[in-house]
Amino acid sequence: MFDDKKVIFSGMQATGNLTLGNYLGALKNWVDICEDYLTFFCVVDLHSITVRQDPAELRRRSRDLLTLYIAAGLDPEKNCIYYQSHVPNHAELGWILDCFTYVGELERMTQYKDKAAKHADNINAGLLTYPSLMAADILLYQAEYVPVGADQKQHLELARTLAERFNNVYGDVFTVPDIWLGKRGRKIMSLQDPEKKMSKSDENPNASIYLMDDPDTIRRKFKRAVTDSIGAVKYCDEQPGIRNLIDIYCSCTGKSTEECEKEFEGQGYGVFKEAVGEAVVGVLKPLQDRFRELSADKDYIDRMILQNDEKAMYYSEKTMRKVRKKIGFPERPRLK
Ligand code: AQP
Repeated sequence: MFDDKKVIFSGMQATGNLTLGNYLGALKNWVDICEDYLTFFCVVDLHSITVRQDPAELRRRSRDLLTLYIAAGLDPEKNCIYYQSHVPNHAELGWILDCFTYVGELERMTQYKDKAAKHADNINAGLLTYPSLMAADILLYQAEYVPVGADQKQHLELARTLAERFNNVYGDVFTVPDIWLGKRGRKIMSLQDPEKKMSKSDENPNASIYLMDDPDTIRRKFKRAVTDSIGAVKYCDEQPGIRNLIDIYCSCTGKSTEECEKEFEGQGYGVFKEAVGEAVVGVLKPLQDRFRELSADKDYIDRMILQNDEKAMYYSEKTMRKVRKKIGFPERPRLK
């Protein structure tokens, strides 16, 4: 809580082209709930370098991601939209929380195991300590709620544990955060393998809808989406491909599962897939147009970056002053 307002924090990595999973699982929810809170939405570029990045690409993608936050409907005058690397307090608190995190806790993290397997030639310490830095991101702003996809649940639980562990030693320093999961779209699955989540880094471009895919590409990818031979639009475990398409359709149209099942009763998968494609085009097209408009306005984006860097520094510094004092770091002398 800051200024009597509850706080929301969330972030994304600019590690690739954002997918429909990132949008429906996170970004769309941020826009839906931001109104009543003090909000911090970060481009988590420190997290991105746990996997090797091309510097020019990382810089371009980070700017695009920040612009996309705004294009999706987050007003940067009301929501603090900023780069993690512009606010050194993230790294400082990350280090401090590393000293309160057990290696065993980090080694148990599913994302660490997955990423270590995927990047066996670069299992760096940052990949392991990623969740303590993520906890720092959240605790720095005293966030009550963290709107993320279901894949981040384990990291959120660790952030809660670290907040409680720290508070047990030093008193009430951190707000213990809660995960905020949307009603739909918590875990959008790959269009080619519905047992796997849709991911930016999937090597098969047909597995993911990228937010910047043009309408024809979107329609084509849905046409090719893996389904089954049952032939009914039903939301059930036996039909993971169809279940995923129903989730996407309902997230984009606001319809319920029952309404969707009824709408496509007795119709083939072809008709249903086409409707899902159209629903997604309907959501992404305005976002793409706004993104292009905003990208052309360099001065506006630069101004918002400067303004929000200051805001993020201001609030994060409030927490850090308390943390440094509690831990016992020497006071910073103030010159008279
Ligand atoms: N498939 C998904 N369904 C719902 N939500 C998802 N998120 C990611 N994939 C899905 C949510 O998107 C936010 C941003 O996550 P991130 O940038 O930290 O990256 P990630 O979770 O690692 O996402 P990716 O797409 O899988 O990236 P790569 O391939 O780079 O690892 C988070 O809130 C996440 O829950």
